[in-house]
Amino acid sequence: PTPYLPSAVEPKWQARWTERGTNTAKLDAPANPFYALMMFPYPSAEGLHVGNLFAFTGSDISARFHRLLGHDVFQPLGFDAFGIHSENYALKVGAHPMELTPKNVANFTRQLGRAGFMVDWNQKVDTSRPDYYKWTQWVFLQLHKQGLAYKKAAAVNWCPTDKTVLANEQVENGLCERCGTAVEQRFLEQWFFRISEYAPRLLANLDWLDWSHVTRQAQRNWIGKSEGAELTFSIAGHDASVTVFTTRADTIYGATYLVLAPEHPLVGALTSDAQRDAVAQYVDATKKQDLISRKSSKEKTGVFTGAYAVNPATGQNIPVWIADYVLMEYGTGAIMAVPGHDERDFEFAQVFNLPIVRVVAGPDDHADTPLGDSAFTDDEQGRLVNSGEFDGLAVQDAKRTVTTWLEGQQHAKAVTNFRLHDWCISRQRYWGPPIPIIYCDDCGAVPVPESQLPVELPFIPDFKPDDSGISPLARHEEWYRVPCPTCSKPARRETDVSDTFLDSAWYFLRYPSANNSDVPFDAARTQTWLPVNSYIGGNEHAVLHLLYSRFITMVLKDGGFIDFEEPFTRFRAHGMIIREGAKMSKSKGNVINPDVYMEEWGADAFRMYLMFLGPYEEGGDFRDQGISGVRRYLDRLWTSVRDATTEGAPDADVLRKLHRTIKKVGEDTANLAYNTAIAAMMEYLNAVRRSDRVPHRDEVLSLVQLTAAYAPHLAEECWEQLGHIGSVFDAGWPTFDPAMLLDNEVDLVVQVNGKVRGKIRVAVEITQDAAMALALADEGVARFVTSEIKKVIFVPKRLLNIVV
Ligand code: ANZ
Ligand code: ZN
Repeated sequence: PTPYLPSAVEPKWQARWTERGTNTAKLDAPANPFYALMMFPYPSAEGLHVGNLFAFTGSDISARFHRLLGHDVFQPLGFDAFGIHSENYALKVGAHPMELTPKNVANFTRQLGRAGFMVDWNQKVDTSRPDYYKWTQWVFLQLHKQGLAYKKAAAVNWCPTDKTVLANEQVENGLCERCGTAVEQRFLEQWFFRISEYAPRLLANLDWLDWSHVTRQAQRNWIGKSEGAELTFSIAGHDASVTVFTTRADTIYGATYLVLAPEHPLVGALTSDAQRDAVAQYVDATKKQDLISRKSSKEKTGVFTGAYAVNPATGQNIPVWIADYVLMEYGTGAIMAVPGHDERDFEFAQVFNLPIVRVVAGPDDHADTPLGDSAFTDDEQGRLVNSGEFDGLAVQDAKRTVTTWLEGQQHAKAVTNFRLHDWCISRQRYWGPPIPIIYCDDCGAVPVPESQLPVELPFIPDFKPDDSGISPLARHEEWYRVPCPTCSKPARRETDVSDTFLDSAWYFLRYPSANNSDVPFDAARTQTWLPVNSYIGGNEHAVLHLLYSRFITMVLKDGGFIDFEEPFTRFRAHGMIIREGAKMSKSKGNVINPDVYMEEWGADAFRMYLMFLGPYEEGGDFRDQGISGVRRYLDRLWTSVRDATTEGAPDADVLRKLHRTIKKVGEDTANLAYNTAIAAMMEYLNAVRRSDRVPHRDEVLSLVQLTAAYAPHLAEECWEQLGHIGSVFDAGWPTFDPAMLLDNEVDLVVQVNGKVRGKIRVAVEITQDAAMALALADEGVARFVTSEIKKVIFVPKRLLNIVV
């Protein structure tokens, strides 16, 4: 008898799948299309790490399961090969990304094949290839055409280590999400996408998307809806007025000063001669600051401008200050300061001795209760005081009442603000798609005509970024000097490249049309396959990639290119594999090389083991020990199939268990509860092989189908052994008979003299005599039956009490 040898079985089936086109999707006219998408990897290392494999295996099981359910599944994969990840890796190993990336891609592809994923490799994308990024540039041009791409000089996040601008989403607590360096602020000309215009739509759709709860919540927080009002303050002795954004219009009587961001455009005009030097100095100092210290709760600083605003409620003149705790990018870049009820304003007023007035009182306070040493910020229970005709109103009502009152005097406008900023998409790096714009002295910023795409990224040896804030491409005149597409005068290409996140914001549209060089995505194929039915990936992309993809999809819908606005009907975030309580990383030296494991145990065992580590959506701890248990299951399944007999009939109890197992594995697999599905299969196989009995063919046939999504090579081989010609993945999912699920066994509690001494599993209809015999055969019970039995109390399905 042949033992189970993954090293023979796995290559055999991988070759078969290729020969037979088993994994090739029926892209045109599928009966029942199902687009299963997994987040594509950055090929920014020599090979896949175990985290990639964990993520992909979970997606692959889901895709294979849907195929078994009878869908025409399309599961493509590709490489997010452009961008800083790959470029930094090239820099680290001293190679050129244009030479290194194809090698990495080749190795990734080999490993992915080795792991047995059901990937349709005919439809591969590689974002760094001109046949792909031609269309990334096309996407840029569509945004430009719709007025959604614009260039402005702005304070932007600059990572001094990566030497590039970062999007807000790439900054975590003031640190670069990639390298952890403190991010600086720089003032640079940058390209932006108007994602902020889409904030209301991006937020509203979250209510109905079938997405992981954590992911939706992360997006909601990031979009950051804030309802309030813009209030306008006239400036005494000036024509100018200052508009502030507040969520607490109710506190207007307590506004004792205004604060402008140091970058506010009115600062120059409002500053008095006496204050000019101090203000200029402070503005300069703010420019040099990085974002973390600006947003941190350090000692408040600021300078008086010399100007006074008029509080429309009290009629009083209140001083206008500038301070770095007010940010230009949010609201209107100006606030009314209410030190009595806002913590930051309170601290500021204390430092500079500005008046602090109570205008909201809690249930236990009155109008004159002193504020003590902090602001009173409760807006749930508070009522207005010291607020003229509004005294006594509850805060929540007063917000509206006061706004309406000020609206009547043209001093207010109700507005909704979003924290979401426009997306800064230009990067002063080399390894990305050149932004398709040409600057002409006469014609301005001219989009490259679509017929001239792609704007190819040239091979340049000096691709290293530097501190200058300009892209390495700007060192290559021979590349950027081109005629203006409109007037043919000498002009200059944009030398920045676009953000990697633009590459990945539309790749799912490309897969079904990956080989079409005429259009970015074919209309009919897109109609058939999109939106994506099931998307699985890491939650680290909750606010980056996933938000950008939704935005670009909406833009393309508005441009009339597609007829849906949400790209991913269902999204599930997978968990992470950790090792010894730590996230795996090269620096910690706890990285697992998947090749070594697949070599020793087989890809099927490794796949199944990864899924057995914990709930897929939570992840788990990688331990070296557990894999042998999973391998033993596969060995036993192999021998069970090999030894299975067709003689006689299957065992009734085993059959009942089989039906329960089919139900459970189906439900669990659908819910990505792969670990419990595997446990159920193992338990079932134990029942099949109890006391080393010879299994009946009908007892193992369905188990092969249940195992198929998890251990595809072994399942194919077993399926063949059981006499089938085609792939197990075309065999369908076994059905269970609901009648077989009814439990006909119960646990009977056994007592001796009223004390519980054991539990026996019995048929529901068991007789008292038979139950007694079983009970006495149980050692735990028999030990206590030392003298003559006086009486037996038998409650069917519940209890057997032996009195001695
Ligand atoms: C007066 C006030 C009174 C405020 C009060 C709060 C409490 P969210 O909820 O995040 O939208 N603010 C507005 N623009 C700002 C900016 N550019 N930089 C710094 N702070 C700014 O916060 C809105 C509140 O944050 C606004 O409401 C404003 O302070 C402040 F008892 O106005 B409030
Ligand atoms: Zn021109």
